[in-house]
Amino acid sequence: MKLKALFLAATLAAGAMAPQAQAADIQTRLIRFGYGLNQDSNQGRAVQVFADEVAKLSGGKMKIRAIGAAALGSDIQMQQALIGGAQEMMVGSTATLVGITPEMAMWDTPFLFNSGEEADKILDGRAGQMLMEKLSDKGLVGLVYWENGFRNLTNSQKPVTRVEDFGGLKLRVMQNTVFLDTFQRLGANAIPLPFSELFTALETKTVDGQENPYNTILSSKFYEVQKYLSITNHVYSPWIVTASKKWWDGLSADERDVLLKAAVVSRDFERKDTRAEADKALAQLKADGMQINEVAPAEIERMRETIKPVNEQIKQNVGPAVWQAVQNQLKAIRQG
Ligand code: TK8
Repeated sequence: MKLKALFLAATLAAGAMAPQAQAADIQTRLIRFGYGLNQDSNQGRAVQVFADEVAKLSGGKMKIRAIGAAALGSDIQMQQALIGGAQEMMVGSTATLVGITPEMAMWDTPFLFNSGEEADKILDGRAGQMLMEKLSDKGLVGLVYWENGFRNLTNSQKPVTRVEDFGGLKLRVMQNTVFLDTFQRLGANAIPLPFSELFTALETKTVDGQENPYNTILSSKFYEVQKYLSITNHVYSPWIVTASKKWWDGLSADERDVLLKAAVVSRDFERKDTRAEADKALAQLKADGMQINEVAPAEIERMRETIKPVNEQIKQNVGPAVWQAVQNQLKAIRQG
């Protein structure tokens, strides 16, 4: 009796929450959404927000099945599953898309952005949208960019305080030629590996170090296998939420609308959450036993100079139009 009343109340509440969903052209759908980090990470939390929002906006008809910790495969494996139509959605680094869409290398430009807010404007603006649209020829649909964040260096050998310290370090890099080139120029022995293999590679000393934002160093427990954290902020990495185009093309306009709206809600949540966590992460990593060093501005400048030629490769990847659009927009933002 009591249960039945509860059920009725819940049904009414669901109906009241999304009246338009009742009339809209929305079917019952199970959507597999894969991601690489742990459930207890900024990525996992935002996927949950997306899932809740999709359920709310679709009156419970569209159900996101969130699958984290790379259980559906690495970024690159999931991208292929999306292209083939075997998986519906995912979130991963734009850097892992460069093999498919070379223009995405734009976001791998070292020291491109000065702040997360600057990145938001470019990514959500014309340039970001231009690059997202490039995905559709390749069987993918880009929905929104999330913040992965500014990347910093960790390793098990020594504090990195100057360019010379990269020498001899075996560093895992993301699987893309820009990252490979960047760290080779700095003198490291750069080894491309999927993120899903990274913890084990660090633990077994297959590699000495890696680079990722504070949030990831924390949520992936890299502090358990890495002693030194050197603050370089050498590049800002976006994540991008994508869908299988094969699948997307079969959705109704209302269903797409639900996904796009929920994606924007998840994006706004994710950026706030990530920044709040990043602000506290250094203290936490220190408490977890990491030795942290800042890199002096003059040394950062030397790193910047050393890897400047990488920009030429990026320009070739992205083409002069995109490159110039980003530079112009940045200039406009910086002039206020
Ligand atoms: C997670 C990766 C990760 C990225 C990396 O799947 O590979 O280092 O920073 O966030 O996309």
